[in-house]
Amino acid sequence: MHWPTGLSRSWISLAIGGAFAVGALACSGGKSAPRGGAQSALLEAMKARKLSEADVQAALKTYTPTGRMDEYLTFASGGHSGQVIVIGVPSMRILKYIGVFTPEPWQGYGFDEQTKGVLAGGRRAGHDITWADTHHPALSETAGDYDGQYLFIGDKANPRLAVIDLADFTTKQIVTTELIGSDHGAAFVTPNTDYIVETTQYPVPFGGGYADPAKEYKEKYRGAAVFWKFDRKKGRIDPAASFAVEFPPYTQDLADAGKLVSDGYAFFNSINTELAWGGNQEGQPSMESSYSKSDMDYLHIVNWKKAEELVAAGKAETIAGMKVLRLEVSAAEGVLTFVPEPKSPHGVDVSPDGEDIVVGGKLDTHGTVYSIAKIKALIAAGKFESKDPYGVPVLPFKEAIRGQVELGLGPLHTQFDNQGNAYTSLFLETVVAKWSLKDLKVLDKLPTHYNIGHLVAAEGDTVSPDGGYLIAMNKWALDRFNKVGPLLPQNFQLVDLSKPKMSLLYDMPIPLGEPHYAQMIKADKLKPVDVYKPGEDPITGEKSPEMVEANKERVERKADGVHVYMTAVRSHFTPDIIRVKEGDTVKLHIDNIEQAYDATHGFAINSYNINISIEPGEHSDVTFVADKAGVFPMYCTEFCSALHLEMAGYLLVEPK
Ligand code: RUQ
Ligand code: CUA
Repeated sequence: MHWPTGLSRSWISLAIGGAFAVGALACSGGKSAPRGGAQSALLEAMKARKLSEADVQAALKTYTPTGRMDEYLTFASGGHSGQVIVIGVPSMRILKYIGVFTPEPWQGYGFDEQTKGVLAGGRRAGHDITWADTHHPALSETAGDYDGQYLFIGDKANPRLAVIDLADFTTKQIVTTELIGSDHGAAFVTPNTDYIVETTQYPVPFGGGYADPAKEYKEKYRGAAVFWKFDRKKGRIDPAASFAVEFPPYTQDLADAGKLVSDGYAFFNSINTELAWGGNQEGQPSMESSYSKSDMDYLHIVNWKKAEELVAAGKAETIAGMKVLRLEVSAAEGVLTFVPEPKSPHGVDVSPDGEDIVVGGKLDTHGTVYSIAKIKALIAAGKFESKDPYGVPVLPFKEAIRGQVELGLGPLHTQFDNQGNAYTSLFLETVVAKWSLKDLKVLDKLPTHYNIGHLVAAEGDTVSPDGGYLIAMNKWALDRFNKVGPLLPQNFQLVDLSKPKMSLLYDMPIPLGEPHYAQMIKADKLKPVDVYKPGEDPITGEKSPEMVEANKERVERKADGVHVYMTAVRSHFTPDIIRVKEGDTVKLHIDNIEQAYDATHGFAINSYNINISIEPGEHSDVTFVADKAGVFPMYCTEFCSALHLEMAGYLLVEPK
C-alpha cells in the first residue's frame, strides 16, 4: 500500500480508526501532520455522505488518485456483448472493451478488411454471427503461471474460440468447428498453453447432422473436448494440429487443465448422465428435473498427453474437418476415465499445487476434493468399479477423493490464494466461502449482493496465486444501484483478502452483458506496445504491402477497383477529396503516419457504413462499392487536435 505523501501512516489509521483525537497526531518525515482542520473536514465529509469507518477504510483501499496505476488488471468476459472488459484493480476503473466476437465501433472492429477477416473466422453454417455469449477468458500461461502474452475466450452459443494478443489488446483470430453445437468449458489452457480447451455443453450429432433425440439421443448425440493447438510463435491457433476427444452425450460442463503433478490431464464435469433431452410437450419431463435425477454424474478425466500421442499415431478419425479420438479408442487406451461426482456439479478447479481437483456441488452442499495422486494410483492399478454404457472405465468415488468440505448452499466455482485457502462461490446462499484446503474447514463467509456466480482472485487459478483481492461476480443487483428499468446491470464486488476475515471494498455495475468468468493478472506482467510500427497491419503484425508513406499518397485505377492511398496526420487526410464513379469498387488504404502515443485518428464516411480507428503507425484497408452517386462527407472521428473538425473531406461519387 502506498500512502499519500505528507500524511503519516499513523494519522491514517488514527483517522479511520475512529479516534479523531485533536492533537494526537504523529509527525513523519519532517512534514507537519494535518491539524484539527483536516480531521474535522474528514469527519464532515463522512457525515455529509453518511459514511461509516468501514466505508472510509474501503474507500482508502480502492481510491486511486489521478495518474496512479492499478496493481492488477482483470480480464472479464463481456457476456452477451461478445467482448472482453479490462478492469483495473483495486480502482475497478474500466480501461477497455476489447471487441472480440461482435463488431465494436470505437475500435473500428469489424469495419475494415483486417478485422472483417477475423470475424469471418467465426462464421457458422454459412452465417455471419454478430454476437456471442462469452463465458470464460483464459490468459496464456508458461509453466502454469500467467505470462501476459495472450488471452483466449469462448463463445458458448456458437462454439467459437478467440485469440487476443495482449501486445496491442486486439483480437487476432476466431476459430470454430462444426463438429460441435455449443460449448461451455472454454477457454481453459494447458500449463504451457500448448492447447486451449473447448468442451461442449449441449450435445448434438457430430458435424451438424440431424437425428431425432427421441429415437437416437444415446446413439447419435455426442459431446467432445476440443484441444485447439496454439502456435505461440505465430500467436495463432493451428486448427490442422488440433484434435478432439469424443465424449458420451452427458452434457459436459466446466473444465480445467491439470498443472504440476496433474499436468497432462484435463478435467470436465458432466450434468446429465441421465441422457435426458427435454421434450416436456412430448411426454418427457423438463431438462430441469430429468438432468438431476441421479445422485451422481461423472467427472471426466482426460489424459491429453496420451490423446496427443494417439492422434499423432493416426488413431483419430476426421469428422467435420476435426481429428476426433473416438470413444472406443479413448476408453481402451486410457485416454478417458470417469469418477462419480455428486449431483449435477458445476465448477471444476485444480489447486495451485496441482494435487487437488475441487468440484463445486451446485445441487449438493459439498465441495468434493479429488486427489490426482489417488486417481493416478487407481488408474495404474486398474481399480475400476464399473464401466459406463459407452465402455468408459469408472473409478471408485470414495477411493479417488481426499475428502469433502461442507460449504453450504449451491457451491459453484473455486479460486485460491497464497495462504493455502480456497474461495468458493455459493450461489444459493449468496456468499463467498473461504476454506482451508489442508483441513477442508470453512473459515469465513462473506455475503454478496446477490447470487454470486464466478469469483476471481488475484492470479487465483495459477500455480502461484497472489491473494490480496477477489472479485465476486454476482448475477443479481436488485437494490445496489439506481434504478434503470427492468434490465439490471450485473454487480462485481471487490473483496479484500488481506486479512483473515474477508471484507467488501467496492461495488461495480457491469452494464453490457452478463460476464461469467474473469482472470486477474499482475499489471507489471503486461507489456503492451505504445504505437504500431509504421505501416503495420495489426492482424498480420507485418508491414502492409499497401502501406502508404507521406508524400506517396495517390489514387490508382486498377482492374479490381479504384485504389486510394491515403495518409492521416494531425489534422488532415491526404487526399481529402476522393473522386470515383458510381458503381466503382473503392479500395481505401489508410495509414496513420504518426508515431505519437495516443494520436489516434478515426475515419468515417456517411451512408456507406464506414468507420475505422487508425492508431499511430497503423495501416488499415476498407473496401466498398460506391453504388450510390452523391456527395458524402468523410471525417476524423477522434478529437485529435484543435483542428480536429477540420480533419475532413468528401467522397464524390459521380453519377453514371
Ligand atoms: S459458468 S453458466 Cu462459468 Cu458458472 Cu457459464
Ligand atoms: Cu484526427 Cu480528429
